[in-house]
Amino acid sequence: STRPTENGERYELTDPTTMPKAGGFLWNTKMMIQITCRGYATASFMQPEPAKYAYAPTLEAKTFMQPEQNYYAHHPGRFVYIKDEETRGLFSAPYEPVRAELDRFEFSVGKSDIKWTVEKLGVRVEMGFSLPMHDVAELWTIKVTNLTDKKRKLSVYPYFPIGYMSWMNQEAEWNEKVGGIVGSSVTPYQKAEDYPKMKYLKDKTYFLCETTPAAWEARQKRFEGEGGLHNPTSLHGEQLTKSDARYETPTAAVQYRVELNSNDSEEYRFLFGPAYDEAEILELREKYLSRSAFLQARKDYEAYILRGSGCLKIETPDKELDNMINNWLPRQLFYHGDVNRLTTDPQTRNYLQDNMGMSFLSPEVCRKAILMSIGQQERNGSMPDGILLAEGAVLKYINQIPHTDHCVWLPIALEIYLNETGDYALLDESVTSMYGDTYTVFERFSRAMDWLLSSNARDQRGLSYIAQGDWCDPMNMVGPKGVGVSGWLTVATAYAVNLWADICEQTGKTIIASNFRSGADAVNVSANEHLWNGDWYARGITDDGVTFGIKDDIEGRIWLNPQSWSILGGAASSDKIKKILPQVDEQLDTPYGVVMFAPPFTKMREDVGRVTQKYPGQGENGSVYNHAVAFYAWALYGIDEADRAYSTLRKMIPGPDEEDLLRRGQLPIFIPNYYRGGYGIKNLDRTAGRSSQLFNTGTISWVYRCFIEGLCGLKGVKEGLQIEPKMPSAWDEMKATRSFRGATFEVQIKRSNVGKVKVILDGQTIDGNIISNVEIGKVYKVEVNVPQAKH
Ligand code: CEZ
Repeated sequence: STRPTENGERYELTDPTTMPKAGGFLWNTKMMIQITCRGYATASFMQPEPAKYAYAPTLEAKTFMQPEQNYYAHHPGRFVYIKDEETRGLFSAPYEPVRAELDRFEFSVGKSDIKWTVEKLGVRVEMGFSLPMHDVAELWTIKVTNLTDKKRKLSVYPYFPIGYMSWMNQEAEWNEKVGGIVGSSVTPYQKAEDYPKMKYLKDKTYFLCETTPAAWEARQKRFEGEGGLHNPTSLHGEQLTKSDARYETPTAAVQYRVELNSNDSEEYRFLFGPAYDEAEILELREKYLSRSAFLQARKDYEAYILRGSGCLKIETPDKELDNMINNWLPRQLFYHGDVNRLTTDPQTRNYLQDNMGMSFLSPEVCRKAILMSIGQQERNGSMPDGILLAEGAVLKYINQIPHTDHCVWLPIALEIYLNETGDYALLDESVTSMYGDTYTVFERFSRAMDWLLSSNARDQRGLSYIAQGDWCDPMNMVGPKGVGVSGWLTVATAYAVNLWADICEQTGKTIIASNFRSGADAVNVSANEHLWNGDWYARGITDDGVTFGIKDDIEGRIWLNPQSWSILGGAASSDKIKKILPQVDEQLDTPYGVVMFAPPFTKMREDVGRVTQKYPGQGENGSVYNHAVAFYAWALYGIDEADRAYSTLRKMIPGPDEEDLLRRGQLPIFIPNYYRGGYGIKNLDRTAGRSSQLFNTGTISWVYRCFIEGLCGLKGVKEGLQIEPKMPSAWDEMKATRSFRGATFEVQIKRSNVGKVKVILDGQTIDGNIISNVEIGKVYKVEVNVPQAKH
């Protein structure tokens, strides 16, 4: 019931019940909307903090999106009821709220629009929407067609619930001047000092109609009556009652009465979104609410989304993989890098990782993010928990909890940026921080690495303190006393410092490089002395000196991150790696991916923290947490484990077989932050593999990198493009087109009887495997021979 269409440009789902939470998302520079195949929607916009314009029917705590978000009949959504005036037959599109069995259902997710085709009672409803580039407005089209050979009398009722806007002040009415329903409210607040900010919030929600309807309801209760959403009482009458809402829950429902001859259609356009006042609403109407303005906005928005087309197109034996890499992954990456998950204070680690991936799309974005980050470096060289992006932004929520890993992400992001651009000049730039001190980029990075190696960050044993969390946010009770250490951060420190040493080396600073290298070596020695547990590395040592993530643990026995990063950072010798990999295969690998640790915790472990209280197999508590899985995949490419790397990455993509898709419950158009763990565990097995549906995740930059630099082996180095493909052993050939430093590389990769990779450029075998002196605008035709697979 799912399939790619239009060459993978779109993805379709043909029934609304088998994967009820499956949906798609659109965003622009100010907003995002996630919408399910059944029509439920979660939208947020920035002003500058995230806010809503369509609300739950009751007081809703502030959330952005939730994992496995639940939907209820009154959940915000975008719907249209169709009534046959002669037979009184009723259905709704896309599916909710009536849930009538449909004759045809097609939910089609595109990169810059989402649409449905629904048929019932001889009527076709086509509905769909797109966004403008910079305004908070949904541009909806609803088209109704008579499929029968007789004349039909229909009522068409678009229904865009507004919901419970505020307990302080809310109302809604038809506004003649703007030509639509307008809900008005006052966002609740309590502190007088907040008033100056609250005053300018966009507290109105508009639903504008290009064509004036015959009637409307602006009061939710009146719309539903006693019939409820499945069969609203107001639809029984000939005409809606033109109601208003006065401190009553607002809604937006309108009615068109239409007579359609056989095969005739009628098309309507609407705008839905938030605004500050009537003047702004009128402006939006003027700007967007016409056929031609819709087309123009659509074109502009498509052009915007195209900026996220990516730098890689592949043709491999795995068509579903090709579709994900060529069409969808760079789009998701662009979302992260362009709007920073629509927060004003992204976690430092998220900000750096989301932006490092932008090196593959628009490297200047990553450059700016690196400069922005180190412009907020603390005086002692450490990095803050979040990066402030907007004027007046403050560190909120999780950013008020001390995490110790933020410096680690600096050289990781920088390495990717330098690989892509060769822009080593960045290191000489001077940056004055928000605290007024001035250092070059090079110095700031050195100071960050010095901090990681210093006694501020490490105990006498040389292990890294965890405070109230590291990469694993909710691991908040390992080290609150300032004693507990993180096994992962220890080996990750070695990785970061080694990466930085490599960069120092590249710029000729060999003494500094070797000093950092010795620092990293010392960290690795400590890790091996205190954290190696016979067959794998422990996750940490608590405030009370208890080592965890070890054989004796019944829950949380083995964690993925310390294994991946000890491989990356050099702590793990090849002997140790030989022990680790089979343990990961055996204890962590599942058909839906590699879980972050196992077994999941079933009760609170007070010396580990909140992570153990999450539902077993959900979130960080032992799910297939794709971000952690991506680290592992990257580590595997580094040690030439092409088969394990491919299978690890492949499981991040739902499908292709039906059974897998149904289990995940998600379309293969994005990689979610997790799939549930618990595979093979009593009571958890049934839900194993289920997608969180959350498209916010640090996974994407890493996965994109894994495919570019790992699988295709098309990695930037200082001199040019290095070629070292790592195809899974089952493949004999593949093609890749890669843009790099302004040139295009058309690469054909084939197995052949060679001892090592052989690169043939324009018919000539080159020395080694680096194509140097890359010329802007040039198309390089490259044949690559790789050794036969060792089976
Ligand atoms: O948030 C992510 C963080 O944004 O969790 C990752 C972490 O590295 C990212 O920086 C792993 O812990 O309970 C919590 O607070 C969770 O930690 C979540 O907020 C988690 C969610 O998956 C966000 O989508």
